[in-house]
Amino acid sequence: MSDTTTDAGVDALARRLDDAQTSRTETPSIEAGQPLDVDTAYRVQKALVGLRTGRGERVVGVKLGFTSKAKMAQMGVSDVIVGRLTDAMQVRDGGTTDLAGYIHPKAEPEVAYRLARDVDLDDPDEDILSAVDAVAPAIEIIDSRYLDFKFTYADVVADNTSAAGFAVGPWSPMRSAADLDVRLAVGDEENAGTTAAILGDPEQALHALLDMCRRRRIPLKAGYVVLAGAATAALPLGEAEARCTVEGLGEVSLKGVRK
Ligand code: 0L1
Ligand code: MG
Repeated sequence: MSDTTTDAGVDALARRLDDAQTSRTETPSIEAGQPLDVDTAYRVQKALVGLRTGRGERVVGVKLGFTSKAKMAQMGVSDVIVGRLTDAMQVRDGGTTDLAGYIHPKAEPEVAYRLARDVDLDDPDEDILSAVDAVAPAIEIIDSRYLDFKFTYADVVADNTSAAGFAVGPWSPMRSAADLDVRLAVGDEENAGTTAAILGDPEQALHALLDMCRRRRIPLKAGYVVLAGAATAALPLGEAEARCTVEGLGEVSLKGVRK
């Protein structure tokens, strides 16, 4: 058990999650063994991402999770979660990703936004929509470091919201992505939905992001990719192509391979 009242205890949990990721070995839920409050979980997440940047990775974006009513109800929560994306997680549109780098990856169909300028977290009048210059279809690869994808809200925050990979399709100038049909196909499996599953409208996700980033002091910088949340349930990613199509925005794909 780690003493999370100290930085050393927070660092120990970050190392445990980092080891799970780098060795591709699941770890039990932290909260199954000790209490973990959400404030501490965000400190663990920051330390965990710090281990990645310490190895040379760069933070290139942020992501939201729990943006659908179904997922919130399943977790018994009413708040979204925010995680960080690094350059090492990015997969080229149409490119491949080595499945050996994951534990039990799943693909989610998402809408991505691009920030054209820094967002001022301390300006009460900040308008995050005016900071966004482009929108695109995206695939997120989630890969919980926890055993069997079983975790509590605080657990998944600590685990950088299961962030593991992402691909972004062609950028279009910023416009509404409300009520667009979305399809995710992975091999023979397919899920269909609409962008309304993302907090009613993915633009609401941007407002929720600003609110969370203010509370958690997570910077929002020029050039960042923002993944707004999943439009359908995730599908397991195996040795197959994953393709996400968002009506009017186009499509994005990646392929899971064993090298
Ligand atoms: O929507 C998401 O990006 C999922 C966040 C984490 C929950 C999960 O791993 O299923
Ligand atoms: Mg997601």
